[in-house]
Amino acid sequence: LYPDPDFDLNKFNECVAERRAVLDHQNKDIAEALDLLREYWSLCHQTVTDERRALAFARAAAAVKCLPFKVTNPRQLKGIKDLGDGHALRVATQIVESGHSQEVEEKRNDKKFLSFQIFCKVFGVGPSIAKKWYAMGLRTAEDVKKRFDQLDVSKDNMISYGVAFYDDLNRPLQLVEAENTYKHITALAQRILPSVVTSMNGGFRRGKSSGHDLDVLFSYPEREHNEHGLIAAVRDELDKKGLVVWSRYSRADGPRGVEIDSSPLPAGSAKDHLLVIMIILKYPLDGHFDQLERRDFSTEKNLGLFQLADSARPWRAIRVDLVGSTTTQYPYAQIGWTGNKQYNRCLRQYAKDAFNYSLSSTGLYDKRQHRWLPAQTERDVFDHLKLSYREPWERNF
Ligand code: 8DG
Ligand code: MN
Ligand code: MN
Repeated sequence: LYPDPDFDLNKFNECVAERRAVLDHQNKDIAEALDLLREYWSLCHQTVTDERRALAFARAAAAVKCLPFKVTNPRQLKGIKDLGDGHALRVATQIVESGHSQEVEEKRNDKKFLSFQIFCKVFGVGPSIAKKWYAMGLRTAEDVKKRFDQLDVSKDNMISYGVAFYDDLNRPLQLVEAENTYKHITALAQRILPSVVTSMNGGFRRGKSSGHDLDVLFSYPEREHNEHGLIAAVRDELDKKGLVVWSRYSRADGPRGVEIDSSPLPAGSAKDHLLVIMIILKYPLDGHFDQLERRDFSTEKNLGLFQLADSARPWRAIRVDLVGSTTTQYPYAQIGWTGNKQYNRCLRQYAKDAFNYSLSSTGLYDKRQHRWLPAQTERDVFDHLKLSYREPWERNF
């Protein structure tokens, strides 16, 4: 049945977190169709059932990406756990049989979906705002720009920037551009804190050649972190150079994980104003925490729009995420900020189901023993979870 004689369906079904998905997998048509349905239901959902549908299609698409052979016969799809025996399997079967699915094409061209896609491409906009705009009669990016004054969005809100820089931010960021920006930011951070360790995470670390943003992760010992607030310092340095278009900094400390902080930049120094910091991060709250454990919670990050040199124009805006982690958090932050999102979902679910562990970008918490599991490297994290190590480029679920 399978062209790959080593393929073992039981083993494939047994543990989702053991699967590997490379970017250049063998079932792009099927995965594209299932991902479109995932996107449809995650943008246009009305009910909790619709949201669950989106997650089910995400799992189904991921399963197909992990198959080590090209599906040529619908029987090869039978019995794959995450494809189920209903909707996703039916669509996948249609694609294999005819290369076409009526349902997918109808959804792809659905007017409402197309508008929702456009709206959600505005930085800061998600399905609930898209729904509001759609109900107001807006349909296109032009509508949003033209009727922006009626949209009840304040000038310093990220959405105003999302609209103003819509074209810039929807132009893919190329690997070389990301690398150059990454090097620049790293050099700047090293001047502030020579011992800092940085990595370029997100899609680029998984092997993508372009992406929607640059994700930079910083690691520093707890002591320096407390002294410097390194991410804020880096952001301020970039601002002094006039490179910050907009930014939002947030910082949380302590097991309650809630801290509201605000550090507006000097007025007039940036292209526009940046303000406001506010975030609520949720951590596992059971158990008590001694001083050492408390440290593992600290986290800071900055979402930003920065200026990138552009040969054709003075500059263009790009999305950059700066994320801080302490040395003890680093391997966990690496995994969390490498992604992809579906891979993380799967790892976290597995950690919970198999061990009653809570996995996040700050650590791995054993809820039975009330303790955090230390890790020096990403491999240690996989060892804790009794999983084979997966390279970043195998995490494209
Ligand atoms: P792209 O930018 O190339 O389009 O793809 P990506 O790099 O995979 O997407 P991303 O949206 O930049 O997200 C990268 C990873 O970062 C993703 O796996 C999830 C993680 N991530 C966020 N936001 C947050 C957050 O607020 N907290 C944590 N812990 N992780 C986050 O995107
Ligand atoms: Mn990214
Ligand atoms: Mn990002």
